[in-house]
Parts: sequence; structure tokens; C-alpha cells
Amino acid sequence: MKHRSMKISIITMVFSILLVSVTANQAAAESVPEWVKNNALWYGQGDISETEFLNAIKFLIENGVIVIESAEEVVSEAMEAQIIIPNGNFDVSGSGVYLPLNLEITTNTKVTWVNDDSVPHNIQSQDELGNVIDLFNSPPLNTGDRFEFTFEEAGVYNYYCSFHPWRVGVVSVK
Ligand SMILES: [Cu+2]
Repeated sequence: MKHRSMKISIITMVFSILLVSVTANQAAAESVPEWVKNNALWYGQGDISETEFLNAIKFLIENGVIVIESAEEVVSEAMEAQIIIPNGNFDVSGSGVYLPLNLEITTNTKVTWVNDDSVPHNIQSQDELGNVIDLFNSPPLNTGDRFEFTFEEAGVYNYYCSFHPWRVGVVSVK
């Protein structure tokens, strides 16, 4: 009995990996060889050993049919942060700075700027000298509009609004 329940848990584990891989690598999944399918059947019937069955799974992994993503990657892909362009941001004499003014994030965080001001703004990435560079550059954002950019590399990223050049902000990526 003990042997049988262990066999079932291994089958469950393999099938859950296959469920992930079917969406991640559908083209390759279509190329699962017949002998691997037969091995799965024979293993279920108790005709072959666990070693033989696991060798078939190993073959799928080595040939890229099963793609295993680490949990860490999945978590980092889901990271998100927001920068609010607050009401009054346009006013040079006001204190309507970006919230936060210096956003600190880790790599692979998706940042969304939200225009909560009553007038349009844009987001233009700048080099350390204040020149606009082609990295993250939004169209004009009307009230309520959003702009997204995912920071994949560590560094300090400056930006400003070309309509209101006194409004500068920073995104620090670790
Ligand atoms: Cu602006």
C-alpha cells in the first residue's frame, strides 16, 4: 500500500509540472515522444520501475519539453509599484511632487504612473545630465491616464515632465 501511494504522489507531481509546461511550452509539448507516453502508461500499470519512469521525465526536462520556472522568478514578475502625479503637480510654486519622489524598487518591478492632476503631463526618462533618453517615454497623459514601465536592470533612473520641466523624479532599482 505504501508503495502504491508513493507512486500516486509521483504521478500527481509529474502531472502538475506538465500542466505548467503545457502553457509555457506548448509547441514542445506536442513533441512528447511515444515512448515517453508509453512509459507513463506502463508506470501507472506497474509494468516498469520508478527509475525508468523518472528517466523518461528527465528526458523531457533535458529536451526542453518541461520548463521548470523557479518560484522566485514568478514572485519577481508579479511585483508592482505606483507613482502618483498629484493634483497641483503642474504648479511650479506648489509642492505637488511625485508620490513618491524617489521610488525604491527591485528589478522586474512594473511601475505605473497615474495622473491625478487636472492637466496633462508626460513621463520622459533622462540621463544624469538631464537629456531625454529613449528608455521610458510616455505620450501626454490626461487626467486619470496611466503609463507603465518594467525596470529590468538595477540603476538610478531620472525622469521629468516636458510640459513642466521643474518636475523631476527618480526611480532607484536594486
Ligand atoms: Cu507635467
